[in-house]
Amino acid sequence: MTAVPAEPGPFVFDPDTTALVVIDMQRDFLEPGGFGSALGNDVSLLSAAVEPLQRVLAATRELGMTIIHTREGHRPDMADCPPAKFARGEFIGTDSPKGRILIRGEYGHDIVDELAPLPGEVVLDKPGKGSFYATDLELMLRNAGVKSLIVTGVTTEVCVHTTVREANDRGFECLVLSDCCGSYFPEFHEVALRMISAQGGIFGWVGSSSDLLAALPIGARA
Ligand code: C5J
Repeated sequence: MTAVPAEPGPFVFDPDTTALVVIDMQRDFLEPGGFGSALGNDVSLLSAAVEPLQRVLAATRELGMTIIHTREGHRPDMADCPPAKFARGEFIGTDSPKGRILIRGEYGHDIVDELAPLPGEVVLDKPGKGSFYATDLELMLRNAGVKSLIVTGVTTEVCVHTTVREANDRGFECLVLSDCCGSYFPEFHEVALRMISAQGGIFGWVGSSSDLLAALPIGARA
């Protein structure tokens, strides 16, 4: 077992039964001209998560851990976009310099180059904020014998938080890496992380990528 210093206490897990989940590191959220900036956000606030996430991806790849990348978005005909969601995100499906916003198959919908998935890694398309809603994520995790999740990505208080809540209710233990997440609202990022580890870890644990990397048995396996 591996133990990582975290809040509210050490996160103890077996890398063989743990998956790294990288949530929505898509151009539409991280780069100018996509969904995030159409909503009036400063997308540069999310870029700090990229470098630490690259290091975590490299280590988890070396260990052969299960890696899941998610992408929020919709079918080109938008039949899976609830009218209530469209009404509050009217840019969905409209043209942008990176293609139709949050539409599968478009350039902006895909993951940023720095974190591009490798062959064999799961790329999970989801129509909602949570990664379990209307997807086969739970089935894949159960089939792979996964019990714990290391959760990263954007945005901390929206898709990361929703996914952690969904995972916690399903019995998965979640470690959220604070420096591998990001928000357009720094105060929401901070409070969202505190909400996860508060009350004895009501939704899970919060730690850092450096503490995770120090704890992982990298190099121990050939
Ligand atoms: C948002 C997400 N913020 N991936 N999506 O709308 O967090």
